[in-house]
Amino acid sequence: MLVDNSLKEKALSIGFDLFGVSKAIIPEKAKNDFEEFIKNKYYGSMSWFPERWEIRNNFSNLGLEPKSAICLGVIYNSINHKNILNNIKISRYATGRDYHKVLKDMGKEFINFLKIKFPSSKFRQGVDTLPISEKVLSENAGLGWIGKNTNLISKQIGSYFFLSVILTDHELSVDNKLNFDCGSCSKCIDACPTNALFEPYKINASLCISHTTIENRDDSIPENLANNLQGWVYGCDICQEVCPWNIRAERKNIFSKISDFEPLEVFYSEEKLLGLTENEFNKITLESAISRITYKQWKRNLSYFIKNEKEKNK
Ligand code: B12
Ligand code: SF4
Ligand code: SF4
Repeated sequence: MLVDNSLKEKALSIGFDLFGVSKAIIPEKAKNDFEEFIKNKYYGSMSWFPERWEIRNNFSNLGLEPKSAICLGVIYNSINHKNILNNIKISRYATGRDYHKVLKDMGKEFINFLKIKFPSSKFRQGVDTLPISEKVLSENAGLGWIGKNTNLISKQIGSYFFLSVILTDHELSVDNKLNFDCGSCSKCIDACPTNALFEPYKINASLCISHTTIENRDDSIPENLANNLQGWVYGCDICQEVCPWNIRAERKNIFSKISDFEPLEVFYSEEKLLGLTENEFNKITLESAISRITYKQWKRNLSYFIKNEKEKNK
């Protein structure tokens, strides 16, 4: 099949940093990994996983018979992140505008272009929202490789990027999978404070700080995790911060071009973050990914931060 470069050119012109196409199928090995994840309840508080993600086995439940997956990546790491000097740590991905909204807007523009090009085809975009593995499809599309920290890493831009997948019933020419892996490196596994990366390429999400601070909605956090939050109150970037591919990308000045991902002013001030009232929290976070947690969760996370800081300074 003839390679059509106009799709990649259009995606890059909209602001996507990575583009690739894979067949809309999931390999057997990935299926086994997913079954293990469900069987061992590694999904923790994300109880929607076993039910909703059942349909992962059957793409036809998604309202179209997808043949191809158009995989797109956008860098979120801002050059200004290094100016956030707080002890309170918030993951890079969440300090700007909500990525679901940003990527959906960009995706809409791309789909409009695709519809003109292929008028009789159907398209369906996901940003987290479709019960598919964006990482596996994007790995197959040559965007990068899934690292031992379970994130998709690109040789060119590291792993601080979001993914969005557009499924289509149009048969497109596919890209080659990258033949690459992490080699002997294990920096992410060594650095993970909660042992969530219990084996290379495998995560027990219920132990991950990202899950603990965002997905866990209980009033309290289990003690073994609460003592190991390392200052994180929303998400966790540790296993990416130590990754040589991200250190390299930052050294090469590779940062987001999307102004929506610039950190909001409030995130530069620890004092402001500690003093946010419920109204202020709701107003500030309305447009950000942080709206995924409630004010109650925010206060809970802050209370562990304050407790751990006191212990540290004893
Ligand atoms: C649930 C989820 C989480 C969970 C679990 C994390 C994980 N590693 O899976 C928690 C809450 C912990 C989490 C944390 C984070 N997440 Co998250 N998360 C997701 C989400 C919604 C689903 C991922 C998932 O299904 N995980 C379960 C594992 C087992 O599945 P998997 O890794 O995708 O795929 C494996 C298997 O499931 C299997 N498989 C895949 N597909 C199928 C299909 C079938 C039929 C079967 C049987 C099997 C199978 O093969 C894979 C290889 O082993 C995706 C979006 C999406 N829809 O893909 C974002 C996503 C993976 N997250 C993302 C991000 C940015 C993060 C954080 C960095 C945020 C932060 N700073 O706090 C951290 C990173 C933590 C880490 N080390 O992974 C990005 C990753 C981008 C990238 N470059 O890789 C994604 C892609 C969101 C996005 N749209 O950009 N996340
Ligand atoms: S995000 Fe943090 S807690 Fe989760 S696996 Fe990475 S280092 Fe471990
Ligand atoms: S830190 Fe090393 S082992 Fe972990 S994902 Fe990066 S390259 Fe792979």
